[in-house]
Amino acid sequence: MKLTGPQILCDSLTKLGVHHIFGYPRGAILPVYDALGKSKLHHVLVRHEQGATHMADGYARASGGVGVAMATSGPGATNMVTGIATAMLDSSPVVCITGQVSSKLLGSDAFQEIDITGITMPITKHNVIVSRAEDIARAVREAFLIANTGRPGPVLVDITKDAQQATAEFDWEGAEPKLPPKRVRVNYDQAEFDRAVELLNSAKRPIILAGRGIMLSGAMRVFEKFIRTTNIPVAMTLLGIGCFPASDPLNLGMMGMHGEAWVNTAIQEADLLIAIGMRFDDRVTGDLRTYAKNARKIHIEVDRSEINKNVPVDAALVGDAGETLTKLLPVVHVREHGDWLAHIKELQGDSAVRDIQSLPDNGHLYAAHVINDIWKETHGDAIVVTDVGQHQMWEAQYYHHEKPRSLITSGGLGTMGFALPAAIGAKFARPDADVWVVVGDGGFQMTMCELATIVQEKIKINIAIINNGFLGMVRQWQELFYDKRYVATPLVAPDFAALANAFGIRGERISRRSEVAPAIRAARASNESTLFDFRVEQEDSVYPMVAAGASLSDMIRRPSSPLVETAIEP
Ligand SMILES: Cc1cc2nc3c(=O)[nH]c(=O)nc-3n(C[C@H](O)[C@H](O)[C@H](O)COP(=O)(O)OP(=O)(O)OC[C@H]3O[C@@H](n4cnc5c(N)ncnc54)[C@H](O)[C@@H]3O)c2cc1C
Ligand SMILES: Cc1ncc(C[n+]2csc(CCOP(=O)(O)OP(=O)(O)O)c2C)c(N)n1
Ligand SMILES: [Mg+2]
Repeated sequence: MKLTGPQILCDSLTKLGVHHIFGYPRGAILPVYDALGKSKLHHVLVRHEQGATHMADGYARASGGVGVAMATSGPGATNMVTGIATAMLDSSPVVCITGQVSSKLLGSDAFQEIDITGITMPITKHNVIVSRAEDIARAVREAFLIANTGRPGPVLVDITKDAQQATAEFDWEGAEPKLPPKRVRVNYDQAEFDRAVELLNSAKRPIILAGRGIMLSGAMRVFEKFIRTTNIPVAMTLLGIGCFPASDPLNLGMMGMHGEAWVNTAIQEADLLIAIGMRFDDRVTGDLRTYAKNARKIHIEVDRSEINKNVPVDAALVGDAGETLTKLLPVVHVREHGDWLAHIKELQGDSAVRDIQSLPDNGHLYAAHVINDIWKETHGDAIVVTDVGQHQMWEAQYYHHEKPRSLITSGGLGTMGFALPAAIGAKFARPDADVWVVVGDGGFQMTMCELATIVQEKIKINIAIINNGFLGMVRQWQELFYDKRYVATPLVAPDFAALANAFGIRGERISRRSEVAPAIRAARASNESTLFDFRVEQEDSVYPMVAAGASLSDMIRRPSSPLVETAIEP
């Protein structure tokens, strides 16, 4: 049967299991919108195309499936660039569909023509221009497969207007992609495997570095079995948080620049690192010349190009994390690691930074209070979507995630403005989840227009603005490294609660610690979204901190006054 290009597109998306598309229309994609209106697909009208890409990304991260964003040619497509790069850096499977001018006009600087496949070449896993209706089904099927195969990532499909105006036979079977199967097979020889097993079975001070790849692999169960068998303590990357419950005694917490002090110390003292689905980002390693010098290293990683990229390793098991751990399980020895675990426990007691909560209420509201109260009141069961900055690090330190895919954050690109739209995407992926945005006063102002999307779509998301009156993370660097010269970091903001009201969302300003928990409780009980303007201490900093490029061993610790360090969890 002959269908129009847009009908083929909509039918293909439906067959691929798509329910929601986040997008914004105009001429070069209008035939698709016309078909969308007649399809069962739900289109979410965003307020900015960057928001569409973050929503698709949030959807993908919360669901484990593929998120879909749509935009017109020219400015619509270029507005997507930041969101595509965000997805690329965090290996998130997003498919972006853009309209393009007619193929005869390509290269003529036609109205709203831009070479979006050229622009996005380095920030997509794959991109393609489709100029014939008969090629649409195959292009879309390939896009989905590539986006979510091996190491996931964004794919862009640019469809010319004439392809949207033409008709073609819809041959779904004939459009089957001729690509390798979904799961990349393990790709190492027996000698490499044996070396890894030997290292695992002989290590005295091993530590697992758990990354996002564990969740992308869906390997949480076998990962837990592996930990139970080997008794090896686990450190998490920012993006690995959630792959193993925070409450488990073997979960030590986050590593790296703002990781726990004991984790960084344990890494520096370890004799074996087992890196699983993580890519040794510079935020994780600090100065490579001094990184884990005493440790042999095993890297379990699906993307061969990550092997020996930053950190040379002794055994590289290239393949899917779940499959590789399944192969390792029967051959690793059951271990105790008693002395090593006891030593780490001592490190925890000595250098714990769980300081602020144990301070008596001194009239100041700290971001840590707010995040800790959100954690308690949501019973650690919310999906928290964070933006980028100090609040992001405090969230990682003070919200204890028990479940996979419950922290959604932009790690690699560190995109301010990510949180609010990504949370909208997450809510569509998990409509029953308690979704919270934790965002700075700076980042919120970058994409706050998406409040209107929340209202138009009638969804419930609670928003906690950690309002410190500064581009706080930048201010912190100015405090520590530029003699407190606060250039371009003090930040004027609107009255956020009044702003929320103007959008039709309940807004509340909170500046006292005693008000935080009851307000969170009320927001959870309500059917509506609530936006909180939490007025927190302005010049608080995130500790510990490894300065950019410094050794993990050189952590800047919280000055003892006025906040005292103690290991007590209240
Ligand atoms: C302000 C700021 C501060 C930060 N501070 C810190 C910090 O203190 N500590 C920290 O950890 N991070 C920090 N980050 C985040 C950091 O920049 C990186 O984004 C993060 O460390 C990357 O974590 P990852 O390697 O687990 O995830 P990703 O970058 O997503 O990498 C995942 C890896 O898993 C692999 N993979 C994918 N699928 C599979 C599979 N099926 N099987 C096996 N492997 C697979 C991928 O190929 C990739 O190599 C910070 C970010 C910001 C913005
Ligand atoms: C789009 C973008 N621009 C600039 C930066 C650099 N940057 C990182 S954190 C930060 C400050 C964030 O301020 P705010 O949103 O108020 O959060 P806070 O650090 O105060 O919690 C800036 C400017 C970025 N990450 N993303
Ligand atoms: Mg701020």
